[in-house]
Parts: sequence; C-alpha cells; structure tokens
Amino acid sequence: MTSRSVDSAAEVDVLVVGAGFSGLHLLHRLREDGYSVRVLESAPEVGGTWYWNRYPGARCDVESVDYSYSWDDDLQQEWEWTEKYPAQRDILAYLSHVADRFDLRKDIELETTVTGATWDESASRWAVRTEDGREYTAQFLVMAVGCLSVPKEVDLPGLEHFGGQILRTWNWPEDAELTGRDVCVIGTGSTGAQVVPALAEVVRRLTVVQRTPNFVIPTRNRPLAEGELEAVKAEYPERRRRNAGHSAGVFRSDNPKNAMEVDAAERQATFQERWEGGGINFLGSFADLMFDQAANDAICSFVREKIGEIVEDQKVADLLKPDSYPLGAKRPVVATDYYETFNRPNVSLVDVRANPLEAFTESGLALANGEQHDFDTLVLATGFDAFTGAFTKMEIRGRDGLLLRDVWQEEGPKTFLGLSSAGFPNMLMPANAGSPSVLSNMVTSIEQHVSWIADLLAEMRARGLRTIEAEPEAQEKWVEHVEEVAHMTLWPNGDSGSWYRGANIAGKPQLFMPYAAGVVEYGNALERSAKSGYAGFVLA
Ligand code: NA7
Repeated sequence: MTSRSVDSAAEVDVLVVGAGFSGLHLLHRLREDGYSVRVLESAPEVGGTWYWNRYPGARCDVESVDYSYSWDDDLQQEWEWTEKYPAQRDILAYLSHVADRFDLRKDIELETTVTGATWDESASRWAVRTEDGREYTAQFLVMAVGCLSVPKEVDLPGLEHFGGQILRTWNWPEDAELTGRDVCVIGTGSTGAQVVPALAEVVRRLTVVQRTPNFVIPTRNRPLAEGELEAVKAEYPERRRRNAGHSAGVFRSDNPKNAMEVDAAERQATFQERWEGGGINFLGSFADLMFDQAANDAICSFVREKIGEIVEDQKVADLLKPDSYPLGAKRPVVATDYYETFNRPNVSLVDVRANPLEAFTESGLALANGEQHDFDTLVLATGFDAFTGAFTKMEIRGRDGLLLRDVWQEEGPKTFLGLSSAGFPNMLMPANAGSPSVLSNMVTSIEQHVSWIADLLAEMRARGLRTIEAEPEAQEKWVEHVEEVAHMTLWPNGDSGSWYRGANIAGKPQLFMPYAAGVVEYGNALERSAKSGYAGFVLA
C-alpha cells in the first residue's frame, strides 16, 4: 500500500466511484484506517441518488432516524430530523453536512464521470478513466454506484415529435416551474406515485399514464412530535442494534402470526390497524405474506377494497387496482394521497394497458383507439436500469481484457456475495445485486458492507496480499442460492415487470437480483466467509 499522503491524487490505494451513502462512508472509514482514498462523482454535489431524484414529492420510505449513519454517535446526537420520513432535500442536507463535518470533500472530485476501468495484471492495479480524460490508478476499485442510478432507456413511440417540454424525475431541473401547466406523467412506480400528488396541487391539468397499477400504501408522514427525537437519541445504540438484527435492516414490529391461521375478522382488523399506521410496517401485518399465496391474496384484496373506498369514480378505481401479481412482487409503493389525488377535478387517469400508447404527437399523445390527450409538459417517471446499468454503461475490463458488460449482459450480474465478480480482481460492489440491498434499509446494508470491506483490506494488508476475487465455483453457487431463496417466496411471481429481476427492460437477463433472505442471514454468510479465511474468494 502507498502511504496515507499521496504525492499525486492520480495514484491511490482505493478509488471509490460514487459519493452517495456508500461512497461517503467508505471514504471516511478507509481514510481513518490509513489508506489513500479518492472518490469520483459525476454530480456537482454529494448525495448520489438523493442529489439526482429531486422531483416534487421525493421522500424516503424508511424513517429519518433509521435512514442515517450509525457510525458516529456525535453525528446522530447532533442531527435534527424534523419529519417521520425524510424528504429528499433533508437527506441531501444531511449528506452534505456529513461531507463537511468529516472533511470528506478534500478527497472527492465532483463533476467527474468515470467511463471505464482496466485491470493492469502486471501492476495488480486498476487504471480508471474519466470523461474529461483524467486517469487514476488504484489497488482497489469500489463501485459505490447505487442500485437505481442509471435511467432505463426511454422506449416511447415517436417521443421526438412532442413539441412541449420534457422533464425527467431522475434529473429534475432546479428551476422547473409547473404552476398552471397542462402536464402528463408517465409511470406509476414509487416515483410516479410521489410526483403525481405533488404536481396535482399546482398544475392546471394532470394526465396520469398508467400501464401496470401498483399497490400504494399510505405514508402517513408527519412532523416529529415534541420529545420524539430526543427519545430516539437516548436509546440510539439499542435502536441501531435492533435494526441490524432485523432481516429488513430496520426494526419492524412484525406480527408473528400467519394470515390464514387467524379468522377473517382478526385478519381484517390487523390489516386495518397497520394501514392506518402507514408505511412499510403494513407488510409486517402477518408473517407469511410473502410465502403463502392465500395470505398474499388476502392483503391484495384488502388494498383493492381501500382503493374502491377512496376513489369516488369506480371505473377509475377499478383501473387502479392491481390484479396480476402478488403485493411485494413489484416494489411496494409508499406515497401520500396517491389514490385521493384521482378525486381531484384536474386529474385524469389514462390506462395504456388496455389501450396502448400509439405515438406522441406535437401536442400530446395518441392511443391505439384514436383517443388524443394534449398537454404542454411531459414528466417521465419511467424507472431505472436497476442494479446493472451503472456497471454496463462503463467499459470495465478485468483479467485478459474480459469486458464486464459482455458477461453481465449475457448472464446477469454474477457475483459471490454480491461483492466481487470472477475475472475482476479487487473490484468491490457494496449493497448491490446479490446482497439484500433494495430489500433492506439501504443504510444498514451499506454499513454492513463498509465494515466488512474495511476488515478485508486490513487482513490483506496484514498478510501482504495483493488481490481478492470471487472464486468462479463459489460465484455460481451464490447466484443459484440467491435465485433459490427468491423462489421460496412470492417475490418473483406474477406478471409484474419488476426491476427486481430485470423484467422492466426488454432483453435484459432475468434473474432475481437482490438477496431475499435479508440482512441477518446475509451477515452470517459474510461472517462465515471472513472467519474461514475468506472462503469463496481467491486471495493472492
Ligand atoms: P419503476 O418502479 O420501475 O416504475 C416505472 C414506471 O414507469 C412503471 O409504472 C412503468 O410501468 C412505467 N413505464 C416505464 N416504461 C413505460 C412505457 N414505455 N410505457 C408506459 N409506462 C412505462 O421506477 P420508479 O422510478 O418509480 O421507482 C424505482 C425505485 O426508485 C423505487 O422503487 C425506489 O426504490 C426508488 P410498468 O410497470 O413497466 O408497466
């Protein structure tokens, strides 16, 4: 390893791509451990996904006090969250504060887009290239690029004919002004369900284009009550321990009972209580919701009834009711006043499943049955090339010129423990495909990985080892295991088109990418490998 102070920033021990939750934590931890670290970030500010996704209504569905770092007690005691669920601007302010407070900015290069990286066998180092022609070399390349950072290619027929303005939720302009406009939103996933109610309040007319309806759970966000934050702070270490001890990486008071073992009245009362409580806790109504089709059918029926009660026009309500997949198979959406928004006189729903979108015109869009909808602003909330997009976009060449894009586009993201891919030594991938990632509180999963990576690097330094890489056989077994575990649940079922398994993008290899066994089981697998001398990896 080179010494902590490097002569040239172009040569470092660890190069981290991305300055979101993972990148900032990695920089802090590895720098403390004595490595030279450089973080390259394409945005003009830190924050990762929370910098880019600044559309109206953007909010996290994990509680503020849990969607934050646990590794510095002063930080968690000082920071003042104001609402139960954090808005995008609050998370961004928090991450910006972390960057300042721990003096991280001096090792972060903003507005620096990595375009490729090549493994140099003779030097056992990565050579990393940026869009503006800079080059770096590093012993370790850590891809802290996020699971949802590259938008899906927009596949809308004739979009080039549309004459109005087009806004993208994943790169929302700071100065977007939509008051009094006629707006159309395409996409009703987590993003669409958040942006729709926020826009409905300011625009003149809002047309919502829906292809597949989603199950939308009410957030029930609220300001934190007096004393609430102080109470959390008083028991923070215990709270963080409980979070790390729950499969979702955030403590939920899950009901241990199975839905079909209680009578209909108890089932209804339980769903009702959790629906009123709001948020992702609704999924903890019963233990078997993701395992037993009948239990899942029961919670689906409950939500469909709610949609029917909330939405006044029953034709619209029926269109909003999902019926082709289990609740959870497509990422459950948590949003505020989503269904209520369809009662507003300025909002209309256009179903493009029964009546497909034929083409965009100068003034709007035309449907297959000849219907025309006019608007002056189009908002795209069409989703992401999840998990793999950030990797396949770059030219990453491992041993013998092996191109990661070729391997992953053919076979999907094959890794051991989600951390390393055979043929790409010293490239580590925190909280992405092959680990619990999006099925957990991302911050808990990131902390789990950062501490494991820090231990790994310390061990390699102590033993004078230069490289680590997934063993091909262990990798094959891990990918099979991830798939097998997913198939023990209802997650991969139904006609959901879910990005969990690459099904939102035509031609993308379909395999279930996050590890469904959860943070605790996964942590055990990490520990087993580390304790047995990093079994499943080749160290040299
Ligand atoms: P999602 O969940 O992938 O949602 C994208 C939405 O866009 C979804 O409703 C899609 O319908 C719709 N879409 C995409 N392409 C089209 C076309 N061509 N025509 C009509 N509708 C289309 O992305 P989000 O950004 O909402 O959420 C991603 C995650 O980010 C979220 O879960 C959080 O974790 C953060 P479809 O379902 O494919 O029929």
